[in-house]
Amino acid sequence: MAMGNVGCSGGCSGKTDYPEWASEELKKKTEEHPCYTADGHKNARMHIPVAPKCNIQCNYCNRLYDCVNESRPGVTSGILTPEAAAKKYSIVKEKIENLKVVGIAGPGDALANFEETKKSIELIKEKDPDVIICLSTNGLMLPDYAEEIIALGINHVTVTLNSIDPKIGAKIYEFVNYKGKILRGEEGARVLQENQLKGIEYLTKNGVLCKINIVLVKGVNDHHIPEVVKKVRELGAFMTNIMPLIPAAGTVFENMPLVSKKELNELRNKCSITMKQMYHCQQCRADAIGQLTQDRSLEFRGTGEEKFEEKEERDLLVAVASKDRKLIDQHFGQVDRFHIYKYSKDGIEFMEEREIEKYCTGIESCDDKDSKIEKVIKTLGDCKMVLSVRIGYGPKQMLRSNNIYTYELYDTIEDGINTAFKKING
Ligand code: CLF
Ligand code: SF4
Repeated sequence: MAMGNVGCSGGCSGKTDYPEWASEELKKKTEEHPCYTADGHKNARMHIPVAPKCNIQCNYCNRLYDCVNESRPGVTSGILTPEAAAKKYSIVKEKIENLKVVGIAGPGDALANFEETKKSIELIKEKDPDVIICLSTNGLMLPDYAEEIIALGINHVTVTLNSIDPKIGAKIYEFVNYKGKILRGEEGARVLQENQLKGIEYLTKNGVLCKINIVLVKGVNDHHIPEVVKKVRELGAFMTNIMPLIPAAGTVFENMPLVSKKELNELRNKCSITMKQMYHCQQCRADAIGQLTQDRSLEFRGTGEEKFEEKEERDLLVAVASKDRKLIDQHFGQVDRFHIYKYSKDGIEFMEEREIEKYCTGIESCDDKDSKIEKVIKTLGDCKMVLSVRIGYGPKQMLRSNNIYTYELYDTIEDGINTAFKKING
């Protein structure tokens, strides 16, 4: 049964049919959801930042910050354990009466941290069985977890889907880490896209209202977006949310053109003929709390014992390729010991040396490269960044897929570390 338009003066418009299978209870819940419907705008949502890891690398994402698929670049959220998230929920619920939704939107990907995601939902539902749980994901692991998502009683899932053409997807994703295998180019984009589409179809056939976020990258997927909208409509998605790319410093897309509000809304209007559009997305942070237009997260900061050590600038470890601990003057492949520094708002402090077998010791040992880079990653696993004069494409990608940034420069160590962080932080 098709429902009429959900008249939305606050920013949703277009064709807004509920699917035939939608129960009255689901419709009632959806009318309370601030992102899905106009009536819901008055209500608050709380994001719990329990998902730090990600399994893909979008070319617009600087992983020092929150997932850009639902957040503004340059926003950093602390991480909560599931227990701390549940505790914080009780505190927030007591103070914000109209809190209706708990969302998991990063700071990485909800499904790349499924254990934490699941545990958090279970704990919060024990406290408040009526709360609407809302998940946001890049969709890579949807085929694996869709059943469990349904079993957890989740009715609202957002999937970010930027392309249904691997050629276009290859321009948007640097790599896809699919169950430990790094896939690049069209191969990676194809696996991601297939899993996203399969996952959306499964969810919509099993009682989940799917919202699709699409990041508009001018000159890359702008002309392709109506096709994406059409496809997800066919698969039963409920609405799309076309979001503008905000070019973040330190990313492949840092110099991409901005999209004007006019261009964005023209595209949304065009797509609203196909399906319901969201016009009021705030690109919130992964620990946002409150109504969409009135973030109250600062008020509750610390009440859930957030851990910032991995995400904040302070206490970040940097590995430096240096012969004499004065200059950054070595090629990554020639290093047999890295110098580890702590970068914090109080300054730069030398911590220790870490020995490593040289990554590149000549042609005879080249076959062994994979296991060597793995050793390097193990040794530098807690570092946020590696600084060297040069680094090859392969090791650079491997480090990046393990959330370790690389930066190439020749400079004094102190100036080099400051330059690299300035560049990445924008
Ligand atoms: Fe959060 Fe996202 Fe759920 Fe909303 S946000 S997980 S669907 S409860 Fe909403 Fe924020 Fe836009 Fe997201 S305004 S970024 S669309
Ligand atoms: Fe960043 Fe993309 Fe992962 Fe989100 S899904 S955290 S934008 S890489």
